[in-house]
Amino acid sequence: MFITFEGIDFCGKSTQVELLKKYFEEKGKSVKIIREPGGTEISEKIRDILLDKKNNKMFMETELLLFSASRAQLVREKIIPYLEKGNVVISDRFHDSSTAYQGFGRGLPIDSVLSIHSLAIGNTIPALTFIIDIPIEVAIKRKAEKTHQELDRIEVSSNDFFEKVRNGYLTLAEKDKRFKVIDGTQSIETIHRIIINFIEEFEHN
Ligand code: Z5A
Repeated sequence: MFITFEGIDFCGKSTQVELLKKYFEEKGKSVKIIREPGGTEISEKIRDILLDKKNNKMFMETELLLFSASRAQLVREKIIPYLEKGNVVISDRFHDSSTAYQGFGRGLPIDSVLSIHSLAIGNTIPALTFIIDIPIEVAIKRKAEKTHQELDRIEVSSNDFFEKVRNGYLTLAEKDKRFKVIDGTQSIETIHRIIINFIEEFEHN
């Protein structure tokens, strides 16, 4: 099973990815965790370019193609082989991040973004995608608590940008049953329980 997590920064995806990994492992399943952008030697190098604040002259088209290049490598080098060996693969972000951030957020034409996805990922589409949805104010509050860590090139974007990204995710969710939108302002345990319920429902259908 291939599962992805999406949402704006600080929504709590990474926290839920770890809890879900434990859940599957307790059931005796082998789980592989992937983080986007990154996850292979080549993809991690692309990640460094993408998140480096010095690269403030990057055009949005370049940004989209770099995220997609990183993903194309990850899909072929890791995700497909992992799935073929019967692992559960959980990815912290995947192609929907590019639709939300570069498409809805930056304003690139959605059709062009989707056609680049089709080249980059082919048929490797997640079975389930959890969108952990939080209002921008909650993200700002959590961001302020992260004062000990430097924010990356994308994290320093405007609130208006993140609002567009959030709305982009919600628009995507209306179009496909693969998406499960969860209120990310609930407690970590409640969100985890909701995710497990969706997984169990999916496995029984
Ligand atoms: N990006 C893009 O533009 N296009 C693409 O195609 C892709 C990515 C793939 C990647 O950065 C950046 O690239 C990202 C999108 C863009 N940019 N921004 N901005 P990253 O990988 O370094 O970071 P991230 O994916 O955005 O998120 P993160 O830092 O890993 O955070 P998170 O996964 O959303 O949340 P978290 O680490 O689980 O939790 C954040 C904090 O909230 C933490 O202190 C938790 O303890 C707390 N938390 C978590 N859950 C809760 C609940 N339920 N209540 C209260 N507090 C909570």
